[in-house]
Amino acid sequence: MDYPTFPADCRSMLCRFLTPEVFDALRGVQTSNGFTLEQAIRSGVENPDSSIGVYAGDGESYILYAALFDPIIEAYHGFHPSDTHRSDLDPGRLNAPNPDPEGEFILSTRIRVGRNVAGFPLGPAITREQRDEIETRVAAGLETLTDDLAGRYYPLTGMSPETQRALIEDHFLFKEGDRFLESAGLNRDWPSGRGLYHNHDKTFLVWVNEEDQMRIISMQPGGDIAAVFRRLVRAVRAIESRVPFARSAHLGYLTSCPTNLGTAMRASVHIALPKLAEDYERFEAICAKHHLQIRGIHGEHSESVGGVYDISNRRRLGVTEVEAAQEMVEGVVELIAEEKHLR
Ligand code: ADP
Ligand code: IOM
Repeated sequence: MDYPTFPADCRSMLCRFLTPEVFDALRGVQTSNGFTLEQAIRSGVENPDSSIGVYAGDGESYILYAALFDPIIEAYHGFHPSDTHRSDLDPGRLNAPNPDPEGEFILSTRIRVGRNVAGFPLGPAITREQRDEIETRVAAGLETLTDDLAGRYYPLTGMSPETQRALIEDHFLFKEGDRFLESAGLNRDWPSGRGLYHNHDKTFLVWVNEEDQMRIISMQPGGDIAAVFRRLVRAVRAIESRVPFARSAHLGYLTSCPTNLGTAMRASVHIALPKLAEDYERFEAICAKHHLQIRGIHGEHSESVGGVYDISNRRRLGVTEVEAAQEMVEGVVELIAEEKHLR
């Protein structure tokens, strides 16, 4: 492979940090799963509108390709290679009274963590057999959960297109055919090995074998962020006792995209901010001050509809789960105050 060319308006972290020197130093390097630099960068090369553009095939990718991954990790999370990641999943330390008790702004709250299974390659480097084995193990573990976490696993294979569409539209299921994941090799053998677990109320869900092998999700209507976090923590602990998670002392939970390392947690609200959005610069400045990310209402790479946005913590590595959720809470409090002031 030759050094890739990027369009002049490319803003991805890949085109920012893949210098010809870094490329020359890393080309030809392979992990023990046979994962190459070409595979790691293909998503960003084929999709210059990526925000990041790189994926890891295994934990070893983060070590062997550190000359590319480390500066991306530092630019995204503010986490220096000499820093240490810490975890704190104690809901008692989160100070999160509902920022919108009247239900005027926050439509729903969702907190998810990414997890992968210890001892397997990550999705971009996994084989079909390994992926199917993970599905079997994870689904079997999930189906032993009890009380409000009890539910059923629904494989994508055999799901009717109408059910699939409705689950996606209602924000419960991942979309199909994402071109960023496609280029990363994450859609191979689709739909085999993929599926969704959910409890009766769809307040606890697990995506199986999407960008990560598990996306563990707690969600509900309204702005009771503390309740959503408490349920998430219970679910994560229950799953961890059934399926061992891939983790590194330095980078926390290992994920296929470097934006998700560490806590692998994204705590978000769907929130109506139509007035503030008219002054988009001010909206962005408040979000930047609180390290928040703005997404549209159908997830990453989607647009807002009717002034409703998905607002979440941007940093996931070098902050604890409690700190990441706290950043979101504090930012949302300020966003609501500003919206009230403007109307
Ligand atoms: P991820 O959160 O796993 O990184 P996406 O950004 O693609 O992935 O979002 C996945 C789905 O979750 C999308 O349908 C998105 O609209 C939905 N979602 C995210 N935050 C919320 C929320 N607070 N309330 C309801 N749905 C949400
Ligand atoms: N997490 C991943 N889907 N994303 C950061 C893709 C991108 O590079 O835009």
